[in-house]
Amino acid sequence: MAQRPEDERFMAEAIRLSRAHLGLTSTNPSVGCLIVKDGVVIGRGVTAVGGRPHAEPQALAEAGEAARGATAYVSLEPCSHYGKTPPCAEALIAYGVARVVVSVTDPDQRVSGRGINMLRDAGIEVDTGILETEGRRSLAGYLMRQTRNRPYVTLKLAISADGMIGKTGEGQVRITGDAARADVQMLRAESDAILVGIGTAIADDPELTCRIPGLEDRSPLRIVIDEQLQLPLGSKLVQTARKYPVIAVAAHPPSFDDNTDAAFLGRRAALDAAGVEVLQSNASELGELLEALGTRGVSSLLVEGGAKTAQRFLDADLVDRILLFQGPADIGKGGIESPITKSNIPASFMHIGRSRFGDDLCDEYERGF
Ligand code: AOF
Ligand code: ZN
Repeated sequence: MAQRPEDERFMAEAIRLSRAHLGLTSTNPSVGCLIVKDGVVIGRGVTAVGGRPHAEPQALAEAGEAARGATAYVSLEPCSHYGKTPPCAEALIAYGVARVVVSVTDPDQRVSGRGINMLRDAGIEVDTGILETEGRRSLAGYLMRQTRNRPYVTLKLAISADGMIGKTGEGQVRITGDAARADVQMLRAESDAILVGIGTAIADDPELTCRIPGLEDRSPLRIVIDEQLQLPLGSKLVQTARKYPVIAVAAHPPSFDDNTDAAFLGRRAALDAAGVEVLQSNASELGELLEALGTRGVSSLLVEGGAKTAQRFLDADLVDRILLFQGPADIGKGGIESPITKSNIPASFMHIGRSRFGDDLCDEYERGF
């Protein structure tokens, strides 16, 4: 059957609901599900924190008997496999749902179309691809990790009106206002991990946590590219490492001679004792690092700078989305130039939206798949 006029509205709501647990469901996608009857929402579910239960059984339980003959809207194809929970397609069948509307089909090899077939075989009407672009955006981390075993990378930069990201020797410079900063805190909450280079870690002494009251626990895994392990033991990152995990990505020791090696090993032991995990990866190979992060379950990574790190990710073609915040003031003399401004966004990116936060603007660019 064809799509109905209300389908996009309810799917938009299911996708909005799914966003509530972004960054909280581990390797499982955060999926949203609505059960709708006679135009009224009678059940809603979002994949639980930690990844289980899935969205559908929760929405069905809320709807109860009334789910019979209703329509289910799901941002991802219902699963067909016996994993840690029974198949959601089976639950939809058991509750007697008449129609299932899906945004994105599931690339998980255990599912991949089987969920939809199970429903159809049971006589349920299924429509797919509703608001698929929006659905794919909400599942971007999951889809990237499933298909390429690496996290989806968002590069976030805040630039001044004259295209600078900071001022030499001045640590953190205020470029955007409170509303834009609050949005960045939310981005952190939605991300599995956040990454900066050692230059920024030293110059800015950032905390990289989510400080929205009540959402502190949604702080992402904090990663510093720190080839020679220069992260100061007194830095906020190290000082808070026992509460919110920190990984320092060091180079492999063979790149050092024997003397530096001993000093390096000393710094490694000190960081280790302070609760920082030292990951030795070939840091010049960012792809290798991202694969290691994918393997340990990181699906979304927010790169927050500085200029050198941003440039390295761009050069390696490992940026999937750019969020370019721009404040109204100039920095002028002594400014550190941003590797990217509105006028030199790589051609492979498409401008997909602009938001305003007080006096600041945020332009969003997405790389074509
Ligand atoms: C759904 N609804 O809300 C989610 C789904 O380890 P398991 O058993 O939980 O299975 C994980 C897989 O389940 C995951 O890779 C994806 O295919 C699907 N996630 N499916 O029907 C949900 N989160
Ligand atoms: Zn499921």
